[in-house]
Amino acid sequence: MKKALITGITGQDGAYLAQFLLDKGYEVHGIKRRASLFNTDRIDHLYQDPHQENRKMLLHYGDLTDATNLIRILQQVQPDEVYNLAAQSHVQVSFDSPEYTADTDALGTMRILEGIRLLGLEKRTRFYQASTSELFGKVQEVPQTEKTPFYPRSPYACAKLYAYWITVNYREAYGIYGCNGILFNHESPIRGETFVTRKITRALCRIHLGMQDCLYLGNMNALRDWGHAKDYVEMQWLMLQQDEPDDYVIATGEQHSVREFVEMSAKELGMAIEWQGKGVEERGINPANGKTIVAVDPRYFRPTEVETLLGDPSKAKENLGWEPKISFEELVKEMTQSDLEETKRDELCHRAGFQVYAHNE
Ligand code: NDP
Ligand code: GDR
Repeated sequence: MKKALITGITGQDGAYLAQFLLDKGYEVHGIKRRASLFNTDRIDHLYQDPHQENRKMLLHYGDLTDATNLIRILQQVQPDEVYNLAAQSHVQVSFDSPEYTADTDALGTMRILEGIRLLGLEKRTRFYQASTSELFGKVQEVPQTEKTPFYPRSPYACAKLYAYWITVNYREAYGIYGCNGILFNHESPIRGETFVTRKITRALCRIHLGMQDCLYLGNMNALRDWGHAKDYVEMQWLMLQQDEPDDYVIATGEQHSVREFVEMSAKELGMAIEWQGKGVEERGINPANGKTIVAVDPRYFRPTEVETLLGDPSKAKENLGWEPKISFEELVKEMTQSDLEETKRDELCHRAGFQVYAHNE
């Protein structure tokens, strides 16, 4: 039985990957951070009681900023595969916390690779690094491939640039089987609530059911290549099953704007939106009552923005036989319907007199 260690197992991709690997018969180990509240919502359905015999899913306390802890876990688990998904993954937050982002996303990656080396696991342990389309930043070529030059535009992307190259370096220097998956944006019903897609689907559902007045967004012209997280974790595994390690762009090859995402989610809810004004004055109006339901708030503008991203996944299709199965339309529909169910539950609680809090970040 193969053993996998997932950092970031409590995140969106970690949850889908853990499920995927358990279904394949792996023993799955995950690193979770200590928090003052339980933080395992996304993997609670996979949780196995620590008193149970022959567990297939085990969690370890840890943090990417703590090398001693990472080395101890690696030594204990002796994994066949490490999936390094842990990161301070929010681009805007990285402008507020640049040092922490670098410590976790850049140095954290090096700490794991160095741990593999120090423990003499170079020949046993294969390593997957969660690289990102943010590396392309101010794009130098359309669409972006594995050969497109990088131009990072945030502390997050700069940290991930180090992580990308340190993975390549440890592959070349020590023969570690290390791969970078250069993943374009991927979403799902369990996407973090402050990323734009989930923020949109949650807010529109709440507006639809009368629980919120307006959705405030930043740059609605931003263009992204959005896929489904479920499709993308399969590729993370596939990359570690090849004869030779390599780096791959994972994308759909299709691009949409933030505004289009709003329109498609609204359509799913049967809500009409009429756009008025330009730039910071732009508004989405409900034509039935003239109320503003979408507005621009400059607080969500980034000091340096990534305006457009479009990936070319040809290499992954050719070498890994990988293709995304879930379309953009299906993704928006699934996210919207899932948040509608959640909002209906909230509304029921609200009507029954319970307090329901919803952050609007
Ligand atoms: P999430 O933000 O949903 O999850 C991040 C995970 O990392 C969480 O489990 C979080 O723990 C954990 N984490 C954060 N900081 C630390 C730390 N210092 N030590 C240990 N664990 C930590 O991200 P996604 O699942 O969306 O993304 C997975 C990876 O892929 C990330 O590295 C991201 O940068 C990268 N990526 C994501 C893309 C996407 O579109 N989703 C695209 C390209 C790359 P906690 O739950 O406690 O916060
Ligand atoms: P991104 O995702 O920065 O691409 O990083 P996000 O969903 O945060 O932003 C996408 C685009 O939407 C614009 N935008 C807003 N974004 C947020 N979060 N909130 C808003 O209100 C808003 N309004 C407009 C942004 O400016 C941006 O252009 C994600 C993360 O998962 C990274 O970890 C990952 O590496 C990349 O995707 C690929």
